[in-house]
Amino acid sequence: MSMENLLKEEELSLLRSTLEGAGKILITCHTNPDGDALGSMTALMSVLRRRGKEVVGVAPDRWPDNLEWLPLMGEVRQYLRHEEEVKDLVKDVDLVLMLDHGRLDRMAELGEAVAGLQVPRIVMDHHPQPEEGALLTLCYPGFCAAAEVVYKVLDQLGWTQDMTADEATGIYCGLMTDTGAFAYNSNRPELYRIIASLLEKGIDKDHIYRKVFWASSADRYRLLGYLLYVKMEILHEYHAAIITFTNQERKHFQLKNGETDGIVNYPLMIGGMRLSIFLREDTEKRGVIRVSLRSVDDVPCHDISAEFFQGGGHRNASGGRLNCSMEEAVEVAKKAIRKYAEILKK
Ligand SMILES: [Mn+2]
Repeated sequence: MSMENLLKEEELSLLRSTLEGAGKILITCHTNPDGDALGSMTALMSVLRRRGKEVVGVAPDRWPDNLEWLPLMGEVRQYLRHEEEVKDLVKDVDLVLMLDHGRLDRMAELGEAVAGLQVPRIVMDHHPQPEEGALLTLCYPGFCAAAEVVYKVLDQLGWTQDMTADEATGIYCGLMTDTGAFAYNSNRPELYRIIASLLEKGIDKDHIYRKVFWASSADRYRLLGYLLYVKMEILHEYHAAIITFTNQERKHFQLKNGETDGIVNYPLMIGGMRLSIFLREDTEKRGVIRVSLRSVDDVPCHDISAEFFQGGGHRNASGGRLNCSMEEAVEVAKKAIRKYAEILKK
């Protein structure tokens, strides 16, 4: 299927010659890797391996259990757990491909290791404001997922014709998870042309959906009920809601890693809601509150996050963190909501 070209001629030829010249390639993604980060990574690992490259995929830290089934996931390394082993494995790479992030600091400690390699980097991403310093920055904030960038790039290289069903599955997983199964950020017709070609490669989209979204434990559903009934504070006047979640509650509900993902979306299902803020205690570091924000339409999560939560992201989906107690974090969230009252009350 022919699609509109993404890369300029000179970008394409630089990309092609760099990939051809590299024998061993490291692919990285951002911390708290999600379905887009890991779906894009595993798909690209496979494509490049089939083209004779030695490829190492490394995630900075843990990923949720509901992504464990992705093809090639068994070969993705986790830097936090295997730092020395990974360092040894990547010391002789010729090239780094940064997926779903455009900044070294989005990889935490892995970013320092990558900077130390002193080899060219190519970014394939859809987050705003990638940093300078990469050989090639293929970053398109209008795209719904890094997986979309990867697919379009591969298509322009002429490498999608022989794409396997497993590779297409990784790409689809990225598109699906970053749009909440095509509930937001998914109005561009081109997206559905890509999906049509992935279906032609043999993906089972219904199966992928169930693997990712219908993989909860019973405990997770009980937790959801608890959080919505007991812990959700609705600020009706501002069309906003705050949910808090402590480590004590995590222990009580015996949650697995990643099982709080997506809970931030639920308040937006209440008619008229425009902003949802989820505050949870970090599982590793005391005194750190992790923040997730979701919004609809023109409510700018990324600005709110940058201003109040030391974070950023997309307009309708952002993250951040605070170094304080939960009580203080709630106060910061309310302050943020009041500051943005005008937009929220629309
Ligand atoms: Mn993404």
